[in-house]
Amino acid sequence: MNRIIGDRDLSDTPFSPEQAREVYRDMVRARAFDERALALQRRGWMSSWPPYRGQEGSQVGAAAALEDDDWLFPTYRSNAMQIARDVPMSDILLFRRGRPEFESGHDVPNFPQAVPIATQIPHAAGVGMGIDYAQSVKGDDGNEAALCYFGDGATSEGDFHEGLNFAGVFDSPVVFFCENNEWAISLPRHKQTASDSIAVKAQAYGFEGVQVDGNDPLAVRETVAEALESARNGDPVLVESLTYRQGAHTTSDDPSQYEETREELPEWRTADPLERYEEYLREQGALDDEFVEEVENETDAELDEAVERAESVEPGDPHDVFDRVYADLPPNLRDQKAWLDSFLTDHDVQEVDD
Ligand SMILES: Cc1ncc(C[n+]2csc(CCOP(=O)(O)OP(=O)(O)O)c2C)c(N)n1
Repeated sequence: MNRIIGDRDLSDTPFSPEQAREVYRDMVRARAFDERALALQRRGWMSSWPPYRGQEGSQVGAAAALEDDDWLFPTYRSNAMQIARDVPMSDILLFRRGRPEFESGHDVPNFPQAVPIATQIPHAAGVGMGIDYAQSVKGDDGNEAALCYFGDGATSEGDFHEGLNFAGVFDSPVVFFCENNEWAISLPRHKQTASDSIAVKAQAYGFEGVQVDGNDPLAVRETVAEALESARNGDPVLVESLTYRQGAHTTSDDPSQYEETREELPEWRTADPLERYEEYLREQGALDDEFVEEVENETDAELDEAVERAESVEPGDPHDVFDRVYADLPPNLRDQKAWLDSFLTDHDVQEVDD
């Protein structure tokens, strides 16, 4: 288990105080964005929000290890990674509001976020195979790799097996980044798999699996950077980042219904990554009140601007969810569309928006 906080002085890590502060800045931005998005959802501003509170250390640490031209395969949960990669906050809000066509456009090499569980894993393996082909057969001189994000629940899907199997056989330059937040909705990790860990599953595919303290952003950054280096040399890696989902699965979920079954977890596992990291940086003399205040003020301004931009666009039409898949809707979806019509009429949706 790789860990820096509590085990090493900052001067014994590969990171300068400035790099460490930039990670802190992105964690503050990510935390504030999550809080604002949750509040907006509660006002009826968007239909649902999947909070990532507690997972910022893991996500920001992993994003910080990426080079600008590396590919990221995110999910609905990994918005802290997008923020750390400088995807505009307004783009994330517009996507959640059903208006992706109004996103500002950016050139960050991110795939669209996956909502079907694990489907992005074979995609990432395939992109990795494409990168390898371009380099070894066509002589492309790039050195990109792909980072594929997914949750512990995704490891029970067939796509997980297929993606890791292909990557192992074809030496695909991919890091599989499993963020183990303990829950797949209400299902705890010990009911997800009987394996000792998720990292150990990598053995079956012929490559390395490692565990890292996911509430320690510098340890995650170090681990993912090493894994990316290995992947660039044709050896994929499975990283299991152990963290904890502090909130609900989404705003449609009620965790009090299943919290009683919560396993006894060690303190480091449920610790708040932002508080813990701030304390560490202050102890190391790498952070002061002035910097914290500057980051908080800048983040407030960035958030206000993002919300203002997203609000300048009308929310998407709920009927859009029925478009773009079938030319002619099958009977079950026709029924659902009719149900939506009557629901919207009965509930006068305009009132919710006001
Ligand atoms: C293929 C598929 N099956 C089921 C679902 C419903 N579903 C949404 S989230 C979720 C749990 C996923 O848990 P995990 O992979 O641990 O990710 P987390 O939500 O914790 O980030 C499930 C089963 C889905 N979206 N896609």
